[in-house]
Amino acid sequence: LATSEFLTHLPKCEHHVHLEGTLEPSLLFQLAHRNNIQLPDDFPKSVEALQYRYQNFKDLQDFLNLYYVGMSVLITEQDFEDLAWAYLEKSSKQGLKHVEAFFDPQGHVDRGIDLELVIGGFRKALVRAEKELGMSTKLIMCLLRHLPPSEGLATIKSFAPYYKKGWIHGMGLDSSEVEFPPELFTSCYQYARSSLPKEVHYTAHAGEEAGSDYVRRSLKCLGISRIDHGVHSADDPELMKQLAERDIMLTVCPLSNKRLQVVDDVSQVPIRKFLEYGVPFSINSDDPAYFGGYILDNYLAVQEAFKLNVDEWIKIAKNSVRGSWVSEKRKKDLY
Ligand code: ES4
Ligand code: ZN
Repeated sequence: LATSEFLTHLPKCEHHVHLEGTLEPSLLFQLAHRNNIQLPDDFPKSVEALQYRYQNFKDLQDFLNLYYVGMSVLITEQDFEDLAWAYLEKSSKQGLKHVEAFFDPQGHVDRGIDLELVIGGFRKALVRAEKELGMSTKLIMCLLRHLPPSEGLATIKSFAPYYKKGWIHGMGLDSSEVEFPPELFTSCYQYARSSLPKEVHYTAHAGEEAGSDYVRRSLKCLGISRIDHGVHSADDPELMKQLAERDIMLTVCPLSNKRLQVVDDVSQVPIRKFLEYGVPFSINSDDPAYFGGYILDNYLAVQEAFKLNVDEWIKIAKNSVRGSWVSEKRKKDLY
């Protein structure tokens, strides 16, 4: 198909990928062996069994439970580097030119892993991708919203030196959504915005499993300039107008939404509505090893569902560059 050729070569930016979510079953078992990690008794025993399990998530929490077990095999700096490099190399072949990647420091520090080695490993892979793959890269630290905001605050404080060095470029908020509303983290974001370098950008997951009110409330109380997922925004026309007017980009993850049963089918992701209202959005993989597709697979799934024309794709690609947290000079190269 000519369109898949076109989408492969279209320069793509990814703004919503959790590096821990790029852990392929084969690497998971390899690292478990290398690090002598005992997986839980009820954990699938083979690559095939694990892949099968990934096709049957009930909801976000069902996925997160496995995602946190997966993390437990990551121990050394080399593990974090290997993980990120495998993702970057694969995505580069799919036409990825710029990535802003999330990670969950609390998921590692809380099981005794040194923060220095988590950041160090990820950074080595990202710097290598800039040199060898011609990519631009950014790193975004996320707070886990199922943990107490007081611990989020301590995490922000522990990150101050890394933000100052320019190694970390943004802050986000992820994990279980519905039971942990945005207001819980107002003071964390307030503290971060008042104490970290002014170049730091802010985003949060909202409107994935929760409704459009979590998107509205996140914008109101967190001081963020982007929304991760945000698909439920489409239920509120006033919010849609606000997103368009304020130029708030949604980082949409079609295959994730399908696997976590946020939608029954990719065709229910409100892509057409976003285009109609002029709400900027990008297309992303979220947790590609768990959700059955990397960046290009997500673009192709959207194309299969919506049959967009070339002009619409160029508009999407341009918005995705425009919404990136990079210099104007780099944007020009990416357009
Ligand atoms: C996540 Cl899909 C999703 N939603 C919320 N938190 C997450 N962490 C990793 N993937
Ligand atoms: Zn996510």
